[in-house]
Amino acid sequence: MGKISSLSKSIAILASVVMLVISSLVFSSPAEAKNYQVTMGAGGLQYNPKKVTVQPGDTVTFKNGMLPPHNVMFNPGKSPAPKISKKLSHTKLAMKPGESFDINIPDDAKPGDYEFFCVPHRGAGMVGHIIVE
Ligand SMILES: [Cu+2]
Repeated sequence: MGKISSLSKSIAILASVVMLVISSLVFSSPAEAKNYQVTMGAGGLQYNPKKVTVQPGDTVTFKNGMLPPHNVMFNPGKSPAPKISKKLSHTKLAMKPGESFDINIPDDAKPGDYEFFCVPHRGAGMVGHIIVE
């Protein structure tokens, strides 16, 4: 074993490590999941924005703004998939200022307009929409 062959061996190992890193960077992120933010209570008893357009796999973070408590209840009657509406709902009230929770859009979410509302403030018109594409 001369110096040259051990050098070429370590170059070969280095090259394969580099290739592995590059291929993991290229292939690990197909259709990157996005995160959207909705403020609960902004300029009154409303969601801001009132409408979010997402893809399956995305996440929507709902954060308390003004006038808590708030929550997110999906209306199965105004949904392309009532079962998914039920699953998406976050009925626990966010009480504290700045408190937040995430709602994950499942990979099998049927495309369409999912309407939701805030249980304490539905009568005040606190209604929003997630549009799944
Ligand atoms: Cu509310």
